[in-house]
Amino acid sequence: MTRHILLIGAPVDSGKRRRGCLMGPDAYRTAGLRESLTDLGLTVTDRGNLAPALHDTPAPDGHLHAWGETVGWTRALAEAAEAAMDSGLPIFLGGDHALSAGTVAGVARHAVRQGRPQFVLWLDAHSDFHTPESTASGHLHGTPVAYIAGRAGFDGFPPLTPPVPEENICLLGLRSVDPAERAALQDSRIRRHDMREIDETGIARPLAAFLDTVARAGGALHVSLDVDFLDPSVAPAVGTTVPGGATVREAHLAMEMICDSGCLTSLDLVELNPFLDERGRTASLMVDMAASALGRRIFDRPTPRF
Ligand code: B3U
Ligand code: MN
Ligand code: MN
Repeated sequence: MTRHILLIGAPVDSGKRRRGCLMGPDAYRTAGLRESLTDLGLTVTDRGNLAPALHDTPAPDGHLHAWGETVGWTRALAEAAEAAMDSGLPIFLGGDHALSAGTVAGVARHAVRQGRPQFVLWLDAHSDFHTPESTASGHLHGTPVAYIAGRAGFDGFPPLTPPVPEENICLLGLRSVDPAERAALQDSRIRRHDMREIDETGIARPLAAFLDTVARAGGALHVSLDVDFLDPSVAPAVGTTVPGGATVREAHLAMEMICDSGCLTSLDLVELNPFLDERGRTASLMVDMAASALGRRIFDRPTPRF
């Protein structure tokens, strides 16, 4: 891994009503993200925090929370992400998961310019596959997968040209999927692996299959890591805890396999709410995850094959 790392703060807090994710970027800095990466021999530039673009787009429906602000963030993040891809491997420090609409839009535009297929690995308890029409909560952090896959209803959001093909999206860690999301996922070609499958086969098997597809296609791989992918007993600093999540060991293995694939081109760290943390333990664990994804290991060994 010889690429230069860019830290880009995205203090997005508009994707749901409970506040606090805006403190995420500084929590990662305080937990020593830059130092953990420089210890691996990587060069790191911290670009500071972004701000949303001007946002006056009216919401298509009154129950949608903070529509205009999220549109503004999506526009700003898409531009910043596309530009960052020319200078290194960006790590987007969230911020709630609404930010990934912007980061994926941006990196996908860059991949189109390079003539490379874009792949997305979504590590999350939730599928985030609501459309603005189907979401009951009105929380846009529950919608970015629908946006990046090109589902309708995202008025004012920047167009994805083209959307990420469904078969290039892999959801891993699922254990909270609403009925409308489930119906739409079952009608789609999105790859989806729930916790039952992880319990049955281990996490390595579905992940190795996806990474193999990305590598064979010479794809660019964006990984979006939601804190709630991890079990709340080890990662409590998140507003939407769901029991039965990935263990520290499963999550580290996932990160190490992602690193070994050589495919990783961009990374989101999302949904950390430092207001809910216990003495910084979730922020520190997420920093450890990023370090594993970028080359930290105990001993080198080949990644498992299935
Ligand atoms: N599916 C629910 C809950 C949710 C989605 N993403 C998060 N929570 N983090 C919703 O509100 O859309
Ligand atoms: Mn999420
Ligand atoms: Mn989630």
